[in-house]
Amino acid sequence: AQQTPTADVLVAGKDPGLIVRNTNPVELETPVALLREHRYTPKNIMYIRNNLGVPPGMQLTTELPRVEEWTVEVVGLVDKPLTLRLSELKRLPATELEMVLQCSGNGRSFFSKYARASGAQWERGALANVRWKGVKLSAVLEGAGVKPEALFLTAEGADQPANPQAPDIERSVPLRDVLPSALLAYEMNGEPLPTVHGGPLRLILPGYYGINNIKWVNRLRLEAAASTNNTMIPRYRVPLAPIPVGSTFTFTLDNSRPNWRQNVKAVILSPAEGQSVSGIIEVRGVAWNDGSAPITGVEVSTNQGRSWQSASLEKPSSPYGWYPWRIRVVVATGDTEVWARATDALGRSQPIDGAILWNPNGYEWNAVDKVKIKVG
Ligand code: MSS
Repeated sequence: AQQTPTADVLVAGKDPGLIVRNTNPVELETPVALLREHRYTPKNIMYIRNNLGVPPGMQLTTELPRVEEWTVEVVGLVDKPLTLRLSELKRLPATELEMVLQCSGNGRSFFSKYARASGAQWERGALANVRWKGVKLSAVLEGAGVKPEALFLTAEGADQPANPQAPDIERSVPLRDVLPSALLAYEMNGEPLPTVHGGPLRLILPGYYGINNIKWVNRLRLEAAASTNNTMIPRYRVPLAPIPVGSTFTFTLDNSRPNWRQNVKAVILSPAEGQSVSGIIEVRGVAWNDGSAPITGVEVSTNQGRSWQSASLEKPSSPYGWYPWRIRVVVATGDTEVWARATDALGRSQPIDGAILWNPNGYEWNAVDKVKIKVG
């Protein structure tokens, strides 16, 4: 049997400790033991989800791509279509913000308790918290003069198609909802944006699931309707109402919605699944939502949800960053579980049983996080 290459071999500059979920296209997960070490996730351990390959001529690396110039077009329902050079964008006023980037499929493997959902079997670590710097999309669009009929923004990426027939990656989002915070980003964590994370230019939509944050963005379309490209339907959508576990589902525009705004969620980063601990432990993790309301609490249970204790929370520097939390708890000897759930100011929280979230592609998992540990 052929051995799976390690993450550092697949992508230059990545930590060999990343979990390889897929080699082509590359999908790498960050283990919780690495994730918990940093307030802002460094590029060498940040997860990767690619649907296709990096754009023609680029390398799978955390270095900056060697491209002479990058341009992004603004077309569609605008008074004046634009072609903007990256060098021009960099001369406009810049904004920097902290934001959780999470794959819509993060936590997918937890659905398998009910029925396996298809796709990379991510656990907790298709997740990062990074600082993005770039120009506000609203400032760029002002120059183009967006017509009132433009309700959707569709972003195209310059990905290498898997085969010439395959549709390109493109993703639509509701324009008015994203406009206040959207960025065209050219820096991550204070450095030029790494190639594998979308450098030299990426659309950043704070609060939205990973897929909407189009890497290597080279065209923005302002249109009256959302794209019906396969990245919009049937992929990256969830049913509007719960469906039976394990059932098949035919996605239509009416019975489903795209993975847009992120669900409220807490994950436990310590202890790790299967870890052996002694009677009193510190439980640590992070919590976040779509940024539309603050996280108000994270609660932890060591008795299968019979009682909950409040963890202490740290605030992020933007509504879209993660809230680190921690609490010391006493755990009963033997095989036991630690649970965690977050609540936000809109009263949104996490279901105890993930069955009601079940969907064929395993998107938007946000059931109460449950970690099995051994207490000696
Ligand atoms: N972009 C592009 N251009 N392409 C691709 O493939 N993917 C998605 C995003 N963007 C893509 C893009 C996804 S899907 C995700 S998650 C993200 O990205 C990731 O990122 P990183 O940087 O980490 O790799 Mo799921 O929802």
